[in-house]
Amino acid sequence: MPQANLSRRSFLRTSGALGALAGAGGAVAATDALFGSGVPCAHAAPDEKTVWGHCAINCPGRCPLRFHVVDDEVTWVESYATPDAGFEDPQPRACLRGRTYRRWMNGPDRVNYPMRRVGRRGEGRFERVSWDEALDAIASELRRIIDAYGNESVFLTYATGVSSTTARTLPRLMNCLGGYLAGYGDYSAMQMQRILPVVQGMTGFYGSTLNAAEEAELILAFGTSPVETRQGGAVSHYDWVRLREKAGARIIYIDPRLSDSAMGGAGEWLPINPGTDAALVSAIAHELVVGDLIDKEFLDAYCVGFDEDTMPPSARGQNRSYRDYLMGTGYDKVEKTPEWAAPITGVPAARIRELAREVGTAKPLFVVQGWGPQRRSNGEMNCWSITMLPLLTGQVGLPGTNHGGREGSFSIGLKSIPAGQNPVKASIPVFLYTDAIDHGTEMTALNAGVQGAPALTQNIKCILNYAGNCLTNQHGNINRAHDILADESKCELIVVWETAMTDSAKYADYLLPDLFRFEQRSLIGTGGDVAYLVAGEACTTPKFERKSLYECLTLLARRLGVEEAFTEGKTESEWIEQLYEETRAKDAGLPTYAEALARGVYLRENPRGRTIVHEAFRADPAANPLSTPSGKIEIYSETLAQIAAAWDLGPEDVIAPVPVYTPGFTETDVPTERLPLRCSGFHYRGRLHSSWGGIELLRQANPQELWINPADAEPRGIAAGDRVRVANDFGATELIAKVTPRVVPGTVCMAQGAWHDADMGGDRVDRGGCINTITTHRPSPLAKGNPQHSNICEVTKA
Ligand SMILES: Nc1nc2c(c(=O)[nH]1)N[C@H]1C(S)=C(S)[C@@H](COP(=O)(O)OP(=O)(O)OC[C@H]3O[C@@H](n4cnc5c(=O)[nH]c(N)nc54)[C@H](O)[C@@H]3O)O[C@H]1N2
Ligand SMILES: Nc1nc2c(c(=O)[nH]1)N[C@H]1C(S)=C(S)[C@@H](COP(=O)(O)OP(=O)(O)OC[C@H]3O[C@@H](n4cnc5c(=O)[nH]c(N)nc54)[C@H](O)[C@@H]3O)O[C@H]1N2
Ligand code: SF4
Ligand SMILES: [Mo]
Repeated sequence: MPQANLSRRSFLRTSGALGALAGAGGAVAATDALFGSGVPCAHAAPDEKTVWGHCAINCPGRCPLRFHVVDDEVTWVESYATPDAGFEDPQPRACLRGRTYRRWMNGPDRVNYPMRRVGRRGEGRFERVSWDEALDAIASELRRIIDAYGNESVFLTYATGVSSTTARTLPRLMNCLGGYLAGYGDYSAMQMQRILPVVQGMTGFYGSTLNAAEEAELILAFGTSPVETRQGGAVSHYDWVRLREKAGARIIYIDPRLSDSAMGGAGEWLPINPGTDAALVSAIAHELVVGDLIDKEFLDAYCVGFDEDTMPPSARGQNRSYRDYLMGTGYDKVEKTPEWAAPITGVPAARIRELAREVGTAKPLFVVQGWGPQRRSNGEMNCWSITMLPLLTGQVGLPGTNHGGREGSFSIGLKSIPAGQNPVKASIPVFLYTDAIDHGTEMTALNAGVQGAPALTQNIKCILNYAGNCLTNQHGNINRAHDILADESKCELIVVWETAMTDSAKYADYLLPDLFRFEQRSLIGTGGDVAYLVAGEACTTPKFERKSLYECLTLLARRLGVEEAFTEGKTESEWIEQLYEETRAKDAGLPTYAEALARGVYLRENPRGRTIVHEAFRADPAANPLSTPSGKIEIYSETLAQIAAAWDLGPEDVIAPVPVYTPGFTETDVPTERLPLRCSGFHYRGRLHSSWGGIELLRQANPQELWINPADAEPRGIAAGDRVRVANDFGATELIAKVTPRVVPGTVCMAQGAWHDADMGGDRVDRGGCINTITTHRPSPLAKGNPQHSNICEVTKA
């Protein structure tokens, strides 16, 4: 096939790509390049048309998808592909999930008609109704609830199934109607998001781009698996693979399990007990101090609170510094020796000493973490601690370094549809919505992290859930969530917009059939070291009675008398064009809207090459102070000390002013005789959370398994492939055992997101291997975030 031999380089030349191409001896550096329909398709049959769309799921990939369509039906799905790049090509290609969309689009779980619940909430019995019937009823119920309880009683759940420039239309509609109770934060990185800006300033949440690590001598990767969680696209999976190929650095993966990222590449697995990174770091830090391997000059000039020399006046002379914590003269009067940390972490003391020597001498040192270490009951302290290693060694703001948090990325800042002003000032940590249904009026700023108001004045009475499975499947403690949601006297109206009959959808009073974003015009941008955007068209006309969210909300707005305010007279396509043009007005390098639509995919290299976090601060701290109270990096935080003193905290709700090791909650993190194992979750390559969880082909390729070490399996009589039951005080779930040394003894691992499958009117035992049957709803102390990787359990043969 002649097209297959067309190199991307020649395509760029012949297709008149935007931007400069500087070529020398075959090495081509493109800063801008347009792809898309201009790329001839090697496989298209004569009667096919091909249409670009994008995956809209909450995966950083947001990959281009190319739909092959015959007679208004999708025949197959492929992705971006250049056969012979001829230079380093970021390849924003869809993973196998994206390529199986056809099975979801046309599958038996797809929601095709508006439906009204006829059974009990959660039972999943519905009757088909017309759009008019559904929207009339929703409009009148919503009006009744707002009139009776106020706008603060309407909550929009955390829901991540759709990303696009026009995804956030539901908040816009609610703001036209007087507002809603917002949830702040997310389920992804709440603990890190809350604490890092406090101690490192707002620039501190995302760190250096991964290409910065190419210059490092040692890379420490705590709780991250880019090969699994950054799949497809030109995002950090690609960056990570390239880094592994290029970097001369050693990479050490610190994780309770030997992840796919640590497998098969140049890297070393340092097994650790989950939730104990802070203990490991404390002991390494102790050895750095003892071995005189710390960069005291850096600590004095750029940080507050390492030792007495830089303590803020309020805490001076009280043995409250980090050094005091380490040496046993402070916080808990325990010296953080390797011998102290070894039984906690499972890492031998000798290995900790060796690691300290490596950390103290490697320059540059690149420390990065995923969000695994922070999605825990001690998540804030655990993830903050990890950032101590680059600070103690002065490895921040320089080439080849990071600040110890998650890597950064480069993207084209596309504008989103404006949500408008929310007249309701109160907001809650997004994970606490079941509490706010059950006892919202007892929730305050001091006991539940309510923001914008001292307390809630109303319980949640209405839930609008667009593209999310967080009512049950993805929320903590499903059995408890069920009891709260099933009680119709508490939450009086639940509306769900879905493309699949999920566990959460079964709780809907009205279930509305949505179009995928590739079944309508849609625009999205993402990136890693390279940024790209995808402009997609509808691959087919809408099938059955599916409607786009925008059309549905326009009809609802009409019934509620706010259509003009909601639409401003514009169709969704007109909004997309306006948002694009507004973006382009500030970024002249972008192609015209017509070009973007015609071509589908647009890529841009980071003009800065790489981003190094805190670079300006390091170069000139006086001219570029951080947005912390001191303007410096805070190792002792007065803000945290004040919060800890003012808030109503439980006994294990540790918010310390220095990053300390704390075991977490007794009920989720401290194994007992009855519940002797930890169960740590992770994000699975076979699904995106629960998305694709119903696709049989993917389930076969990616079975839902419980990883269990032979040392734990044997005494329980468990062999590989046995069906096992994982149970604790919150519930029980069943799945297949994977007996493997890839997980530390004493801990089992379970991928999150499998479809919950229990008889909620009967024994409530989940047969789907859904980890949230055994998770808690109790939030972490500071962020009030989801500690869903923190669990204790017992495992038996089912
Ligand atoms: N394939 C796939 N990709 C995804 C997703 C998905 O569901 N599937 N979800 C997407 C979303 S929304 C998000 S937020 C991200 C999530 O990205 P992350 O939060 O980074 O992913 P996790 O798998 O939860 O955790 C990363 C690693 O941390 C390990 N870990 C767990 N607890 C600890 C601990 O206490 N200490 C240490 N050192 N390691 C620990 C886990 O074993 C895992 O290997 O992924 C995104 N990408
Ligand atoms: N135990 C445990 N629980 C977790 C996590 C964990 O690590 N452990 N991770 C948490 C994290 S980080 C996150 S981000 C959340 C994610 O939780 P959710 O946001 O609930 O993510 P998904 O399960 O992917 O659900 C997305 C839903 O959107 C639907 N959908 C997909 N495309 C469309 C569309 O075009 N239109 C509509 N209307 N619907 C669509 C899918 O069918 C799916 O039901 O889960 C959290 N839950
Ligand atoms: S799930 Fe992620 S990697 Fe796969 S196609 Fe969608 S955006 Fe790309
Ligand atoms: Mo997430």
